[in-house]
Amino acid sequence: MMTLLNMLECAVQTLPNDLDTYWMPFTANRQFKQAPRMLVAADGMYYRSQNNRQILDGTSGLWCVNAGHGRPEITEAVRKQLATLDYAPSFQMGHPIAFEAAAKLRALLPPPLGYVFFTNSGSESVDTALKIALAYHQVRGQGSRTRLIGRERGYHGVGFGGISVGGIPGNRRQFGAQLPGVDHLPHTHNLKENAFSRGQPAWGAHLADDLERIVALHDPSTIAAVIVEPMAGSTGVLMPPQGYLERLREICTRHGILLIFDEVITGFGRLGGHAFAAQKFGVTPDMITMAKGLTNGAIPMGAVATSDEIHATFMAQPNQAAIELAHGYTYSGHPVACAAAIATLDIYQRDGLFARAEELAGHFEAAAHALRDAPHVIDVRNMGLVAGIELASRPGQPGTRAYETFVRCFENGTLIRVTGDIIALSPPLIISNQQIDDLFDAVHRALETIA
Ligand code: PXG
Repeated sequence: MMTLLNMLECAVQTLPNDLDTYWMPFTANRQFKQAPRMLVAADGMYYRSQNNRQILDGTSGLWCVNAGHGRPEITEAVRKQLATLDYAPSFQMGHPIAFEAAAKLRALLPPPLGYVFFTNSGSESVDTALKIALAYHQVRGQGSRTRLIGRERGYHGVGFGGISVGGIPGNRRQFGAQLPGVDHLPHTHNLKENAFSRGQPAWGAHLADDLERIVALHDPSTIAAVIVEPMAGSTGVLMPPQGYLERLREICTRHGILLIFDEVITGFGRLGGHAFAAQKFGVTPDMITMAKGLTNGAIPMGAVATSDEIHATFMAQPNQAAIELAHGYTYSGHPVACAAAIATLDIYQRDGLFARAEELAGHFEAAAHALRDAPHVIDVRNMGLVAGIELASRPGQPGTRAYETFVRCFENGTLIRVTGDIIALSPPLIISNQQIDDLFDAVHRALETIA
């Protein structure tokens, strides 16, 4: 006779009848559907797979579940909000919790970033920030500033603005001409100079000087904004060289160009010690884009923080009855997302998770760099609770080695993330020292079995 446990196990082992209809994002759909990897539940540091195995979450989902899975405070806040006010329009109407969420977020921001515009994702945050930059210059009578500068290897989501300033060729090549008037800084990755750095690498500040060349080429009067990830995440964890961000800031300020930090990944404690990379590196941009950790991944939400000066410029427009910025989403400031954000920010604060990430960073760094002697490893780089482990590519087969490592780790109960032949580890900030060891041991063991 079947026990209840057997029945439950059977239930969780059943795959959906139709694997065909759902067109999966950023996935090799045909390959995946031959051998699906399904997650069906999560709690704390662990997922549960469809065949009821426990999976250590080495990636905070997709860099978003910074407070760990299944936080009852978030569940309860969402439940309560849904039952009280499920949805309310945000155009020419308000609801209290959106104001509350903005004020709560403001307390974490580096001054003079004092204003918050809500979106529903990182991609929307990026496109929103780029539009605010263009509109800002127009409002203050510098409408010739229409150019946007990104960086090679940058990831800024998948909207047309984001892929235009983004620098990942594979994310651009299928999608036509994109935004006009965009240029790119060189990326900062250089293994010859910086392999096996801990924290910010010493070499590379001068790469920011390329902005001077771009500014001279196009003339400062045509450039609206520069957008960079303070630490490039998706492309494989690239730390900013010492002095690099400071130099970008200085050049932007000198030429009246807005500096945008895309902190969709670095926001909410990932680098340890602070909410944002801007604070960690002591460099304050004019805008910060964020998403992911804002709601612990529980409900989709993003935000753009702007400087007081940007906001004041819009509010100084003469017609009090005019809409100052013709932009917004049906779900901007969605009440349920705001409830999740408030509950999440409360957890970060109450549990001191940004400080905790900093406390764990030393152990995490040592565990990461112990992979130096593992097969195929050509670089390890780290800060706070993020590490990049770069593998030598197989000749003619880039990405296959890391992908096989990912599959092997999953089979053995650990979720990692790979991009090209780089492994990115970014666990929830609640991880224990033992779980840090488990995570890196799992990667080490997998690498030993991979050709
Ligand atoms: N900016 C940055 C810096 C990001 O990392 C986005 C914008 C877009 O966010 P949305 O919410 O629109 O996806 C991101 C997203 C990975 C990975 O494995 C990274 C992201 C998303 C999915 C996977 O590196 N970053």
